Amino acid sequence: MEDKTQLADFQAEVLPQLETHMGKHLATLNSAPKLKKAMSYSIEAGGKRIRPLMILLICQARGRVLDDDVLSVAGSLEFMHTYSLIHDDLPEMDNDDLRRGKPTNHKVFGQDIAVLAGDALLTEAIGWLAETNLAPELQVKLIKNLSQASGANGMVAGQTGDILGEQKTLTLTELMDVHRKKTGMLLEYACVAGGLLVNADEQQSENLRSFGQNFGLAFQIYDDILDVVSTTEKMGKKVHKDLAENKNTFPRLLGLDQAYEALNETLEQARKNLAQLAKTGFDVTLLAQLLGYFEAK
Ligand code: GRG
Repeated sequence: MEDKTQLADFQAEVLPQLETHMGKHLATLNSAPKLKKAMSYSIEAGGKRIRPLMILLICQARGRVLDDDVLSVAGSLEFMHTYSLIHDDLPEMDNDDLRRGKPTNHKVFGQDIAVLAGDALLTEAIGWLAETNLAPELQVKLIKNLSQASGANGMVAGQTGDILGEQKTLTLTELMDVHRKKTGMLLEYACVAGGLLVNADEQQSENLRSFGQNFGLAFQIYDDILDVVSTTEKMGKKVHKDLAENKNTFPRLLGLDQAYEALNETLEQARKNLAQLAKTGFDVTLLAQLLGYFEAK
């Protein structure tokens, strides 16, 4: 079992800073109060903040100060992720009533405002990067990478593949492709963005990207496993939904034992990425502790 003490201390120190930073950004928006309220509702509903945390951990691993610019890059990613959850929960998509332990955005604000709150968080996620004091070339790289990870070749492509795949049984290769895009690419972007912020060299960037890909795959396999073995109370969202809806998941395709095996193999690859990064001067202690997320729940 991974020792998570230092990671817990780090989270206790930096995540409140991230929350304040996101709240301040939302407060600057000059939009209709109902839209602002809907955006804030889903951001303030919480969530694990794993994606922004990865950016902050990579900066910490290289001793980069966690200044407002770093917090903006981290917050921008959480905005993008939160938009995807609001839209995913809509009746036309996954039709969920509960998210982050609270009623979903459309249940509180109506479908029209929920769509718009998602749209606004998505647009703000990109615009916020251009409002930082980071060098213009760095801003463009971040914007390009975030757009690619979330757009028509990234998360949206994955969500489309997921929806179109509902009518049939996907092969393992097809399922991996859907999940790499739907879930993996934002986690991969977190590592790419972290690498850009610490000015990683080519080899370090490659290892960070690979760590993000492995983390993303593990995240999806684990999410599928939890849908089978966890509870609504622990997850803050409905469980056993995949099974009931005959969804394409790793446990369905591989069986539960093999799904756990695939998870462990993927985590082993992620540990190898960290070992490589450690050789080039990264302090990977906390990043390694993050892998403790994948423990039995
Ligand atoms: C609507 C374009 C569009 C995309 C939606 C994110 C997503 C794509 C769908 C969510 C469906 C889902 C449950 C995917 C499994 C993995 C996942 C992304 C879980 C939610 O992320 P967490 O666990 O959530 O990081 P919190 O609430 O902790 O931020």
